[in-house]
This record gives sequence, C-alpha cells and structure tokens, in this order.
Amino acid sequence: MRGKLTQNTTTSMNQAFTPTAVNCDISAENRQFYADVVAGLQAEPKHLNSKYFYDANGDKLFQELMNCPEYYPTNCELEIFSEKTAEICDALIADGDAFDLIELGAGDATKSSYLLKYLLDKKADFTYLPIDISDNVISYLNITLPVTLPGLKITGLNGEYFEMLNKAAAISPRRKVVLFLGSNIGNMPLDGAIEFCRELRNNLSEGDMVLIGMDLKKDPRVILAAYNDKDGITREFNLNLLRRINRELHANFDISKFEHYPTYDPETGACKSYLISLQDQQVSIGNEKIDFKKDEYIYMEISQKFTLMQTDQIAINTGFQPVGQFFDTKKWFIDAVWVAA
Ligand code: AVJ
Repeated sequence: MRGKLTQNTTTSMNQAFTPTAVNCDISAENRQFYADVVAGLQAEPKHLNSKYFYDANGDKLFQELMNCPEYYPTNCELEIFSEKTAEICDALIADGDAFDLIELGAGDATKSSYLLKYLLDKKADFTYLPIDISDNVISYLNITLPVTLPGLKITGLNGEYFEMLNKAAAISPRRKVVLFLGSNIGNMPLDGAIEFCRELRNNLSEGDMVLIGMDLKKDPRVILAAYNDKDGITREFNLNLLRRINRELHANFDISKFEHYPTYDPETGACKSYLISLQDQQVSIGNEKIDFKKDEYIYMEISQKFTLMQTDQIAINTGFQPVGQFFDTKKWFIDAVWVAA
C-alpha cells in the first residue's frame, strides 16, 4: 500500500518548487513568522523553528517522506493502528460516555482514520476535532473526511495547539481524548517535551485521556538513515523552509549555498538536523541583513527518541497515569495511553 518513491512522484515534488509571484508586503498572518525567523537568525547559534516546515510544499514533502523506505516511524505507527484498532479504541471509549476526540497535528489523518472508522462502526458518541498549524491541512480534512467517513462529526481547528485546545474546551464540556501521534512530541527537546505535557495536563480534567505516539531508541544507523534518506526528501524538506522564507518574507537565500546535515546521538536520543552554509555569505530578509560564515550552521529540527522507561516517567512526572502500551512487531515505536490523574 505504501509504495516506494517513483520517478513520477519526484517530478511532481519538483514542480512544487516553481517560484510563485512575490508580493510586496508581509501579510498580517506572516508577522509572527517574520519576527521568529529574524530573531532566530540573529541569535547565536542560528536556528529556525521546525513548525514552519509545513507550508503546502512542506506538507507535500512530508507526505513523500512518509512513503520513503527509510522513514520508518509512520509505517510502525500505521502497523499499530491497523493491527490494534479495537484494543486502542476500547481503551479510549472507557465507560462509553460521549467524548471529544482531539488530534494535535492531525496531518492527513491516515492513522487516526482507523480509529474514526472503528468508532463510527461501534456507534460511539464522539466529535473529531483535528488541530493543525497548516490551514491547508485543516481545510483538506474538513472537506474530505465527511465524504470518506460518512456520519463523522468533525470540526477542524487551524492554529497553535493550546490556543485551539482551549477553543475545543469552550465548544463542549465533554470528556476529552487527545491524540498526539507520529512522535510529534519529539520535535521538542526533552525538557520542553516535559513542559509541554504539563501544560497539556493543565488544559485537561481528571479522567481525560491522551494517546501519544513516541519513537523509541533503536539501532542508531536505522534512525540516522530515516533522517538522511537516499532520495534526498529530508534534505528538500529542510531546504524548503528557506524557499518559504524567500517567498513569504522577501528574502534572497541561495538554496544551492546551504547543505542538509543530519545527526543522531545514541546517548541522548537526540536526532538533530542542520543546514550548513557552504560559504561566507549575506542574506537579506525584508530590511534585515544576516551574515553567514562558511560552515556556520542553522539548527533546524530535533526529533527526540525515547527509552520505554522515559515514556512512563514523562507521564508520571506531568500528572498522568500510563495505563496502556501498544507496539509494532519490531518494538520501534510506542503508542501509549495516559489518563489525567
Ligand atoms: C512529523 C515531527 C514527527 O521528526 O520525525 C521527518 C518530521 N523531520 N523527517 C519527525 C520529520 C524530518 C517528523 N515529525
């Protein structure tokens, strides 16, 4: 079902990079983006926030990435969701009361669709509230899911996780079940992830639940390969943020003067990616000028990997009780069920 990359998909990927017309002012919704980018590139060391990867091109590249053989996390979690659908749903249904099923960073909702279909078949009383930073993703889900899953009640929310979680709580007082899949939690450094889970707990009530997907430590070569795929999708995925900055923030990055550099540290479980400047250069972004030294890096993304013990510890330390664990056959990935204590 999840085919390898073909020449065809590579071609359509490249077409996505055709530059689009630049208009002269930074739009209101891009002001924060501009402020974050300039602050990040004026900082020492330089960094960009990986949440900005996901414009329409970035969404498409991430889709391509999920289909490439080296990127195992999606396949592992899909295996869990397709093989353990009933067990997972039974854990989430609990006493059979009505609930809101909220998904943080829903993406294309392929994985959650297994649960949605099963819950609909079981006539469970629930509303699906996908939250995503990409407006592109949310309008897609709002349009397609009611067609592929007749009877589904869906309210897509476009924005930041906690703002939208608050909005979801304002919409209904029902029990909350939060899906946080794909090891998206790994996009925060460990202390940030703990902080995040604490804040998540503070936004929930006792008895609410979380189903959280976390990528586990494994053969370091397997992990590094997943972030250094042979077809260069991950490389394009990182460079795409520079293209997005060029287009939306009136910048002039020369993409050919930056190279993707992925790392994995088996000791800490931190998998990080950088863009390295291939020469001394200056880039302008709006009115700002940013100097790069040859070999200087921009820190782009962390994808933290966890030990099984860490997954329980994070739950316990942040006000949750771990009550269920689901694994793929290789035990490379976990979907854990936590109850707000
Ligand atoms: C969507 C954040 C889980 O970190 O593995 C994939 C994004 N970055 N390849 C990850 C990503 C490079 C992905 N997450």
